[in-house]
Amino acid sequence: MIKEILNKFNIEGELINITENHSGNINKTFVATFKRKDGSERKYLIQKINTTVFAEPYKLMKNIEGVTAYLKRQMIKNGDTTHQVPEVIKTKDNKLLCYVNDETGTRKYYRIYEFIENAVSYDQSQDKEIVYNTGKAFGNFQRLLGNYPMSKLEETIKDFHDTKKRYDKLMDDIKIDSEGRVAEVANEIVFILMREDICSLIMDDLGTEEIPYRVTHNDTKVNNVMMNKDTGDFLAVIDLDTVMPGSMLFDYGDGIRSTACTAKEDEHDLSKVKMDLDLFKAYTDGYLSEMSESLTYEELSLMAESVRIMTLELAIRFLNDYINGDTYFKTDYDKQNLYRTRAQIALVKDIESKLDLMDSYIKESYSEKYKKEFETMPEWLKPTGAFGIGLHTVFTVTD
Ligand code: GN1
Ligand code: MG
Repeated sequence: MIKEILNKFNIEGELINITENHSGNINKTFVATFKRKDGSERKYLIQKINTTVFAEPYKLMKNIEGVTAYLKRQMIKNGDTTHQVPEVIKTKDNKLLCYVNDETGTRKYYRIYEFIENAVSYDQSQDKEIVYNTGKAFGNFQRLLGNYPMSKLEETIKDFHDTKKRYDKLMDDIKIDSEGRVAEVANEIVFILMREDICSLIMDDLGTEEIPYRVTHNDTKVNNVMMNKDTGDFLAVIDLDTVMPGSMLFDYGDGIRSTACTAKEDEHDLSKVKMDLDLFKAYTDGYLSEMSESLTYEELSLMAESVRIMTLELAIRFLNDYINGDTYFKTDYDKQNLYRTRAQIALVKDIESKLDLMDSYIKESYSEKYKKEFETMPEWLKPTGAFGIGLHTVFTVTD
């Protein structure tokens, strides 16, 4: 089957090896190695698109084509030769996707990317430089797309980060209890119920001047940044399936959730699940080094809260999938979605105990970048030194 698919694409050489790559919770991914006539080898990433999640794969590919071409133009304009974008390989008939029918006669869609060489990605990292560069990579992505015509973007998953709609859907599915799993998760449900009020905080103002729509990535996991193996700098932001208009708070909040947590997403030992403040600071500094100039005060004031909201949202999504019989996220073992829920809930608890510190640091780090403008800042945003350690004394990064 895979050979039949590869044959439809514009790839030079002979297939010598193919392996499955298990990262990612949604699409299925393979790496194929080809040998060219001159003896050199080239690798490609083949992805089977999960059409339960992405119902309209051509729309998704159109977004990716538009955004990567634009990013490339921006990089050329800025003389940036160190960063890259994922390159889509077209089919022999010049399409961005191909499809084949599976044994049941259902149409399955595949796409191919050039493999990004000399790069590495991390599912987790405690290294502050890597974390700083992850924040910087997503900040840079957002900054470069600052003037991208948003009307060109298709909504690949409707209401993707509408936390309140996610909450309402969970409540509906609890009533249906299709798998009889609700009784087992009463504690988790109560935890979420008690936080209904924060679910609308971002969405209520999205689209206003205070929280403007921006082109956002919407899946800012640490492993969605490829790092340069030699320099440690970021090389490319990948996994652009969910690029859509959204709030920078979605990307920042989810980025910290994924990058500054001390444990795996499905950690069973909940005492290990914490928000590491040094990693949080590193990511925040990296992100703000790219984005501080264009942020509004409202966005700044919700950044710490967005970490809590995005983590709660993922707890809601994992729990909803568990209750519905694990139909959305790939699972490797029984009850994985329940363990994922519990780990996200533990992380929300820890974030709640650190919210004030996080909020102070964000403002300090931002103010540092705008030293000369203290006078014009609203009172509440002026640096208070509440973090008590002076900015950048614990962790310093040079750009
Ligand atoms: C999914 O496929 P992956 O791992 O990049 C999910 C994200 C979740 C993430 C949690 C389209 O991302 O929203 O945050 O799992 N992607 C989609 O690990 O739902
Ligand atoms: Mg993804």
